[in-house]
Formats: sequence, structure tokens, C-alpha cells
Amino acid sequence: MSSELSKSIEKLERDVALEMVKTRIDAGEDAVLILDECRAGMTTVGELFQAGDYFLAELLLSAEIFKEAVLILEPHLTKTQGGAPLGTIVLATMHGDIHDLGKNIVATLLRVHNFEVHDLGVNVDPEVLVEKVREVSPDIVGFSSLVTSSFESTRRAAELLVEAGLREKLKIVVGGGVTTPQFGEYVGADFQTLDASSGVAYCLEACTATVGGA
Ligand code: B12
Repeated sequence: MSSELSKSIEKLERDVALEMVKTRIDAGEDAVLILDECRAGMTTVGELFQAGDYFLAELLLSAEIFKEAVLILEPHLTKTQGGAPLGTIVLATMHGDIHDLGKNIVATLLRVHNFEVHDLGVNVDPEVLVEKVREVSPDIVGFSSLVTSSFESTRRAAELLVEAGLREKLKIVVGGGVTTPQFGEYVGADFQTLDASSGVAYCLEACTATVGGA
């Protein structure tokens, strides 16, 4: 996907990008689709960084632009339901990884869909995650992973859930730009995705099935 909006983010044209986001949301376009285009721009920024054309400063700047775009879009992600929460989710970016933009979007979308979300933040130790799972008995644990340096701690957290006898009571979902189906298998996840919408769709299905089948 390479739209004008993705390109303006890729080129770090803050004002152009934010103006486009405002104009398109005012014209009634779907906030989630606009977010997806912003994310595509971020992916290209990552590729430019990897190629040595961009440096950490550019990564940081892209993150700031993205955050501002999210601020504009957030009020337009309307609440779909009321009443009792559909399910409980513990979300975390594990030890070795400080990326949180994608995780924060997933958290917002899940709340919009009436899930109770416990977001543990970034650089989370596996033991801390397991403690939270013990405390709140979630239906789903969601791991966000953007750097390979967090792969091991993510897998360790999943292992600890098995060892604690908590694994069979919940589903594990992994997402984030560098994840693959192979990484999903490595962690023993039930679902792996590169986008928030399909992640939310999976969570909705998993919790509806639990409610219906219980
Ligand atoms: C912005 C950015 C940063 C920012 C992060 C700011 C922040 N607050 O998050 C800063 C500048 C801090 C940063 C730092 C670093 N970064 Co960086 N960064 C990026 C960049 C360009 C964009 C990431 C992003 O936010 N994308 C936008 C969001 C919305 O997309 P997303 O995270 O994929 O999330 C979506 C989906 O994946 C999904 N999702 C995400 N999580 C979850 C969870 C669940 C449960 C579900 C269902 C769905 C889901 O939903 C989201 C919305 O659709 C990526 C490039 C890329 N390809 O991703 C590199 C990238 C991730 N960074 C990289 C690197 C190397 C680093 C550094 C190590 C650089 C350095 N030398 O210091 C450090 C990391 C330090 C650390 N230990 O974590 C590499 C990682 C390579 C690798 N294979 O490990 C990448 C891939 C760039 C590259 N191509 O080289 N980075």
C-alpha cells in the first residue's frame, strides 16, 4: 500500500500528513483504514532505516508524527457496544522491546469493542506478565513484538504460562511488524497477525465462542 498519506509519513512531512488525516476524517473516511495507511508509511520508514538511509532521529520523528495522527483519529473510533465486557485481555510488549505504538492502537480498538484491557506497557518481564494473568484470569494474552530481541522473553512468558497451568484457560495472540507465522509457532500462539483489525476480529470470535460454548 503506498498512498499519498503513507508517502508523506515516509518523507517525514508532518504538516502534510496531519492535514491529510484531518481532511480525510472530516470527509467521513474510516479511521481504521486511515490508520493502516499511516502504518504502511511507518513500515517504509523502517526499511529506510534498515538500508542506512534513515537514522534513529528519523525513526523518532516518524513516531511523533504517527502519535499525532492517532490523536486525531482516536475520537473517531466509535464504541460499538455497551454492557458487560466481552472478555478480558492482558497486553504487553515483552522484555527487550520498547515499541508501543501498535500495541496502543490494539488496546484502543479492543476497548472500543468493549473488552477489558490490562495493558502492562513495554519491556515487561515474563514473570510480571504471569503474575498479572494469575490476578485477572484473562481470556486472551496479547503480545506485541517489534524487535527480534524480545522474541526470547515472549516465548519464555508463554512457557511460564504453561508451567503455571494457566495456558489452557486462555488464547495467546501475537502481533507486531516483525512477527511471522513461524514466530507464532515458536511462542505457541493461537493466532498471529500484522494488523490490529484482524487481531480484534480474532479476539471477538474467541470470546464469543467461549461465551456461546460455555
Ligand atoms: C517507530 C519505530 C521506532 C520508535 C518506536 C516508538 C514507539 N513509542 O513505539 C523508536 C525510535 C523508539 C524505535 C527504536 C528502535 N527501533 Co524501531 N522502528 C520503528 C518503526 C519505524 C515503526 C514501528 C511502528 O510503530 N509502526 C506502526 C505500528 C502501528 O505498527 P505495528 O507496531 O506493526 O502495529 C500494528 C500491527 O502489527 C498490529 N499489532 C501490533 N502489536 C500487536 C499486538 C497484538 C496482540 C495484535 C493483535 C496486533 C498487534 O496492530 C498495529 C496496528 O495495525 C519500525 C519499522 C517497522 N517495520 O515496523 C522500526 C523497527 C521495529 N525498529 C527497529 C530497531 C532495530 C529499533 C532499535 C533497536 C534501533 C536502535 N538502534 O536503537 C530501537 C529499539 C530499542 C528496543 N529495545 O526496543 C527494527 C527492528 C528490526 C528487528 N528485526 O528486530 C525495525 C523493524 C526497523 C527496521 N526495519 O530495521 N523504533
